[in-house]
Amino acid sequence: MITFYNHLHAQHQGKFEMFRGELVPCFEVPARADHVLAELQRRQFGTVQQPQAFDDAVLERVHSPRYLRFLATAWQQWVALDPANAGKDILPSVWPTRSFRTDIEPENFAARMGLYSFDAGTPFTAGTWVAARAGANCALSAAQQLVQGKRASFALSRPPGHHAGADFFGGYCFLNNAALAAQHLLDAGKEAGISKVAVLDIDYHHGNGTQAIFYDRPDVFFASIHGDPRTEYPFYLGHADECGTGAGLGDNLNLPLPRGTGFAAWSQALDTALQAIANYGAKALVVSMGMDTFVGDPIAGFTLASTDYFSVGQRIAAAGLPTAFVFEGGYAVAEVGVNAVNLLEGFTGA
Ligand code: SP5
Ligand code: ZN
Repeated sequence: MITFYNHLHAQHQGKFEMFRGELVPCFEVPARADHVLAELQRRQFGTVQQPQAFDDAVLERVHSPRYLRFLATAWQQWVALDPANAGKDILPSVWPTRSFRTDIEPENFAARMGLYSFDAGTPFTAGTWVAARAGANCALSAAQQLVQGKRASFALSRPPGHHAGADFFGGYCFLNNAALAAQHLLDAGKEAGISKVAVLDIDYHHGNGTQAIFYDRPDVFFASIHGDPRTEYPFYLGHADECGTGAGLGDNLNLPLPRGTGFAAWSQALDTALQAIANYGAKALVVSMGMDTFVGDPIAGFTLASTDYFSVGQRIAAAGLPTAFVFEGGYAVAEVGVNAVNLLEGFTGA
């Protein structure tokens, strides 16, 4: 299996996120990807390559042009406000909630920052755009492998992507890498017979961005296993009664589980999701591979053990679909490499 990795991920290095009234050090750190890379190399798991470059037009298949323009220029606008800003990350502080207008893009920078975000836990830094753009190339390259007939691929990208919607960032995510991969499979895989794609999201947190992007679409099935949004981030989406809408009705499956859920119940939900994906008739699979289901994760609440991830990989492999793995969350930094490679090894049967 080829892994796509780009060192530019490290350019995204947030300092602090808002938590219970104070700024705490970011959980989503460059070392996460470094540990996965080191473990891939230690176990000689496949090959690691630089991603191909993809045109910006590909991003517009998932994200709105004004959102992409904002991301690409936010840092220079921030520093233009005050040269001293170059030493500080950007965090939003005002949001257009119900009854406000979102069609008019404000001139004020803070107002635009809020228009395009949904939490105060996702700092935008000097290198965020460069890192996110390179990460999207990793996910698109992983999808391209499947278009070319490969069985599997891995996008070792950060920042993660599944909380990012068509025109908003949050949850440490800016570009929705999994959604870009799924869309590229459809756009480039037509001749290869890839007419329907499934996204399986196994991150602890509901993939609200991916769900929203494909909610009314019949060509992408979204299935997610996650902490119950009644108590768990991102709170405002991910309930079991969200089944899709319009032409996409029936093509969204949420399997929320209570905080504290262990592998026995979690793996049953995985089998349910994989059965639904089989029933849907997906021709290819994108896995939003969050590793924050691990018992030792500092911000999540499931209790999977490191060895459980072999079985997770085996079960996904048994679906028999061309599969692109896209790295998402997972904040037990010292263990994230072993856990991620266990899953990939379980898939390949190594
Ligand atoms: C991709 C991904 O996994 N995003 C998750 C974003 C979660 N952000 C909210 C984190 C809340 C932090 N809670 C800290 C608990 C410290 N004991
Ligand atoms: Zn997560």
